[in-house]
Amino acid sequence: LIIGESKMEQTFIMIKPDGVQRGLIGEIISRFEKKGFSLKGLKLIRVERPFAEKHYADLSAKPFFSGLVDYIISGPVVAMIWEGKNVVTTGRKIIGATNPAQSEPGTIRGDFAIDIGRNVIHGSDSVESARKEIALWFPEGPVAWQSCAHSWIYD
Ligand code: FUP
Repeated sequence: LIIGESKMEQTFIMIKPDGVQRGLIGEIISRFEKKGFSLKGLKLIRVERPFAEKHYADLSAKPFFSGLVDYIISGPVVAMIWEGKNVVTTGRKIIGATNPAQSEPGTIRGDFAIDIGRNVIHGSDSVESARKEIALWFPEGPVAWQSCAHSWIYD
């Protein structure tokens, strides 16, 4: 699907265990929905260590890696696929900077997080990592549906 000059993108968004435990699922989904993005996959899932290590494989050499993995496997997470024009970049803007000390108010991390190690949400950082992360978390693929709101969202 081509909208204007840009191709539709998909991104992988995960509400981390702190976001789930703190009751932020509805608030977070609401922000992506109200922006106009379409939900193409959604599950509440608790993952095991090897799976979390695979998701964060690029960070395996970092000193915070094992603590990060402990955190991600500490409770259920909400795994989602969101679709829309520029959703990878815009999704990262909605989420805010990785370190909540630098996240602007109005972003999810700016509004709901304080520490980098409990930053509530993950979003793919590129179209390429989105593709990999969606393949890892949704081997069954996205749910196929066409939002009927498209003519109100895209020109
Ligand atoms: P992001 O792309 O925003 O998820 O950020 P990174 O891939 O750089 O980091 C992944 C996760 O590692 C962050 F969400 C939080 C955690 N992290 C730390 O706990 N400490 C750090 O110094 C950096 C990242």
